[in-house]
Amino acid sequence: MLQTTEKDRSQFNLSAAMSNNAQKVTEYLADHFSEKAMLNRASVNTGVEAEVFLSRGRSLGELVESIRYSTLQEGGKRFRPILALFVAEALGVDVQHVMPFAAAVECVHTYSLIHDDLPAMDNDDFRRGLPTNHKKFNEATAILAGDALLTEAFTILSEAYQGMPVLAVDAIRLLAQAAGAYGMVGGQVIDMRSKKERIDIQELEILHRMKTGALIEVSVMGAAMLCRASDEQKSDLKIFARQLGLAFQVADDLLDYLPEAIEPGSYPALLGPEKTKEYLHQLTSQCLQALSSWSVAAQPLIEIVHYNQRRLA
Ligand code: GRG
Repeated sequence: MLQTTEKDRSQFNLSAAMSNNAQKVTEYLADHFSEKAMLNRASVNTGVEAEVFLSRGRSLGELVESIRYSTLQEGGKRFRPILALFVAEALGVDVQHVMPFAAAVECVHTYSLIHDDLPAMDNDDFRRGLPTNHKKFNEATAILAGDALLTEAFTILSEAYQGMPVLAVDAIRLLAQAAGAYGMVGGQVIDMRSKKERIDIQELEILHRMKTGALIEVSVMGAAMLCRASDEQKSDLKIFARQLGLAFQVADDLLDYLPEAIEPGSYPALLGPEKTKEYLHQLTSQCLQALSSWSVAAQPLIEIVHYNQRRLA
């Protein structure tokens, strides 16, 4: 494989590539979660005409609105689905092939943010500059919108890949594992404990590999599986994704760092800000190293690593 050159790098416009792919993901989600499509699905599932849900089932209307509110609002970076699409590009596969997977990951991510903001968890009033889902609607609706988004992710996968059953089952398994007790949910449990009792650096790393890293890792590895990457390609991508998942969280911790109110259970709290920056550099280099022998097609993946580091600038 060819190495990317400085010229390739300077000619590549990451922000255009990211917004182009983010737009494609948003279009897919806007279509999937259009009011009409959602009421039609309710109608097919129940055998009741779609209009009835509008005239008599106002509560369903509220659920539909709540799901649309968090899925389609501006301000989300679409980082995970963009990563999945970049993996397809790096492997020379049409991005549309991984689009349902990318959208399913974003549904799981959106559910996790809705639930994370609830009073029982982080108790946040604002996200992406807007009222959190439970503030805009109510707690019960926010919990149910999150539940619906989590389950919808698996409906999307099973429908989109039903003609390729082995790929479908693998995609469902990988996403379920990343989202569940041994992935994001488990990480959230450790995170909640870290707010009450001190955890050490090893446990912090486990926390972040599970809470934030698992979904980032599966965005890459699920796309690699769907694109039938070779074992060698998967092994490079695995190192890339694992270190990027952690690097994303370390950058996030640095972005949230306030010397007067240091978050317990964060890298700056345990390592101090300077050592945390060094750690981010180290993780960034490991990501870049993992793809150092890939062709120019992997450039978007390389650039997104630099982008993660630049978020601090
Ligand atoms: C409730 C099961 C459950 C899990 C919640 C993702 C998560 C776990 C909590 C979010 C809290 C948080 C700030 C985590 C740090 C890193 C992170 C995941 C940030 C949010 O992701 P972005 O920056 O969000 O990709 P946008 O808004 O761009 O989609």
